[in-house]
Amino acid sequence: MRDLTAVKDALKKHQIELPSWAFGNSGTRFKVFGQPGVPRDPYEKAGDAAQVHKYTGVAPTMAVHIPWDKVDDYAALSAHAGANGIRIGAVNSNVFQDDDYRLGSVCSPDPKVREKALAHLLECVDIMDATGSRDLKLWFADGTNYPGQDDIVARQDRMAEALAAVYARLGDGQRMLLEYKLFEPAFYTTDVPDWGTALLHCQALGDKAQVVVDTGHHAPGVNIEFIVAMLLKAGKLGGFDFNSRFYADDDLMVGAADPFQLFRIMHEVVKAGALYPGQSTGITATGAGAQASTAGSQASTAGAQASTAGAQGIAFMLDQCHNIEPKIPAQIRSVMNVQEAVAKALLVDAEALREAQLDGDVLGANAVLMDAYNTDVRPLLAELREEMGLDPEPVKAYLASGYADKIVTQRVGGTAASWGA
Ligand code: RM4
Ligand code: MN
Repeated sequence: MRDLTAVKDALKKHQIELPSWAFGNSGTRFKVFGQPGVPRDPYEKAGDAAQVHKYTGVAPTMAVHIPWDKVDDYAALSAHAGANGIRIGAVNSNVFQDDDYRLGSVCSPDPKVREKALAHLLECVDIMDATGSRDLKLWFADGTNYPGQDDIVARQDRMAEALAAVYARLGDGQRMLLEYKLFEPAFYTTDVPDWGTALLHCQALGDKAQVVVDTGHHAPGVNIEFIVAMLLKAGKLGGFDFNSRFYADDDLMVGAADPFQLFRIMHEVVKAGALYPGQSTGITATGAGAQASTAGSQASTAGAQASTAGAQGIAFMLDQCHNIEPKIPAQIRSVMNVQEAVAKALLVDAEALREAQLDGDVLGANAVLMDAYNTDVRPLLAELREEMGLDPEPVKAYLASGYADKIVTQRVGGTAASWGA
């Protein structure tokens, strides 16, 4: 029997951040299918994000993307988010949509372009000051398309120079999260293609520089939980951009393509005590509760790592695009998918797993993990929501609320927000 109260307590503390861009129209390079009722500005996006929080109770922040979410008064945007019951989360920079960035942004061979890109990154830190955001998320489309096009090492030096300038500008309690991506839009080299490159840059910078793992940014078959474990061990995992992919960077709903992978990732996070600041790793069987907390505070090696990672706080963000499905319920579904993976990870019998591992019991150890994964946690999550004063069925409750009809009627005229607007 599991200590379900501890599991539910942990689930209540685990928060998921929503991307503002998920509420706008998006598509592929072939077509953007517009949807009625889509927000026309960041204020309306915050209104929609607040709906996701209203029905899930665990998504109290919305990341913004600059310049897509540019406003005259960021303090006013923050206040508006606050009035809707949420906060502004990470500030995402955008140095990939300007003609000047044809050869890259901070890695461009042209010093004027590098200067312009850096100015934008610094502006994003100004915005963080106004919104009270902790994290600056940096993703660079920089790279080259053809061998010989530019010098790989020189580009790394340019990257390091820009990152150092941004790092120096960070205030107390602010961090920069560096995101890597294998390829696209560059097709030969990408300047931050993998976790090794991101980690090297972050290590050279210091504690406020952390790596962000976007689950869609790897080659097929890459063992993402291994990367997560290594970054946690190094105290360098700053956050996730969750989404799923079948082929490339599909940005589908997290947990849609491979819920087992999501579980395996969250198992590493739970094991490291990094689910939320102060998470104890001692969730085990009832009856062994006292024992459990001792184990948790005494800190096995895993526990010790944990507190380091936990204290810094990992940003669990979604980075998705809902091209054909309605956006608000898709975000609600995504939050629920993450919660299901987290619940299953919390159900892993850590002691039984450790024993089986130390005994060399291959099948036994695997069975401990699979037992947790194969548990239907939906009743537990329904119970959790009722305890939180929420409807046990968030998507159904949202659909019944009439909000979707309301925004379709109200949001007439203007330009619907979309990827790039
Ligand atoms: C990029 C990257 C960034 C996100 C943009 C929209 O591929 O994943 O995190 O901000 O897309
Ligand atoms: Mn991302």
